[in-house]
Amino acid sequence: MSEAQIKDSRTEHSRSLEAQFEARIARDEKIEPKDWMPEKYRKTHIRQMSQHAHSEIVGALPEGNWITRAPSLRRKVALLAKIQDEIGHGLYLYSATETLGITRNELFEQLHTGKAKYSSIFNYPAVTWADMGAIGWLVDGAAIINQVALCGASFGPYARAMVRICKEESFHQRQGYEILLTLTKGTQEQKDMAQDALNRWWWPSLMMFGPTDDESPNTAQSMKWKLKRKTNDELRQQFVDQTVPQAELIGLTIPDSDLKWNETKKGYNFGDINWDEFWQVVKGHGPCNKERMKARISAWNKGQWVRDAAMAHAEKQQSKNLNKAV
Ligand code: FAQ
Repeated sequence: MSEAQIKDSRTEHSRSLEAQFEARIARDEKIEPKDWMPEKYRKTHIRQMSQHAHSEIVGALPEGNWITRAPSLRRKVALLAKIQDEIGHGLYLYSATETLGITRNELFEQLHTGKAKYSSIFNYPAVTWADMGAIGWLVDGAAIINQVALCGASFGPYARAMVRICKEESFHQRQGYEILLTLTKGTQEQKDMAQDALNRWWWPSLMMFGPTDDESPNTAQSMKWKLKRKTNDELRQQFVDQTVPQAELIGLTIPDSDLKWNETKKGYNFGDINWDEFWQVVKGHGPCNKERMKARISAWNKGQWVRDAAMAHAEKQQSKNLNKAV
């Protein structure tokens, strides 16, 4: 066979693999780690899944600040359990991402050098106890809407991780809402604190869903590959429609003078999002970006001895097992 013929047959072979892959996606079959997949599919999953994992562990930082200041033992226990869940979500997601042929060390390197993003929302400060309520209600509420759609994602390990994660997130959402419900039934000062938290977290929560569809470079391809099952704007609309009645129920006001029910679309019209602020935060210039990264890098460095000890133990075990086998 000539060189040109070999090249042609390779191209033919990869076209046929690609066609089989597309057919599996069309049939809603799950793609598993050892299956053939286009390189771009692999890379875009590493990008989204690792950013999702980073968001879970960076997301524990604003809440972590409140463990020692929770107003009662019951609140402390619930907050601790929630934070522990978030870290666990990060770990499932890192493991799921590793099945795509990237190491945990590489993933952390990308986070620490700023190559990988994490959700913009976690660059805002949690300044009062009511913020624990707003994070659970709004941030976890937004995360659930996004993640329920991802339970139908085409990559098996991601979709399966999402099923469990969503169950846990619904407990988080309720614990946050209940914190705010309690505050709104309290003194005027407590009500004001709840409203102030909603005022500060509302718009950043809408930004969590990412840029509008016409400004989102990844959505079209990710929808074709069924990595995303709904677009950024569809999910954002769903979040607004679900959350407005919840705010009304506890007597809080959404800080948006343009918010209005639209009977034709059977959903709310809402005001303009400050996309300038969003991109500033994404680019590292939010109120807490530097603080968050400093905390993560410090935790990574301080944990080096644990990783070293675990590796030394694993090596010892392996050599013991080898000796037994001989
Ligand atoms: N923040 O083309 P698109 C949680 C980036 S978990 C920062 O639309 P895509 C649990 C985007 O990466 C919350 N960056 O991108 C919890 C892309 O840049 P790249 C996290 C953002 O991927 C609760 C560029 O902008 N959830 O909260 C953001 O198709 C409480 C263009 O955007 C997930 O990660 C943003 N908000 O859609 C934990 C869910 N939005 O990568 C603790 C999975 C966009 O090309 C406490 N991820 N960018 O350099 C997704 O669904 C998608 O990745 C989107 C973005 C929807 C976030």
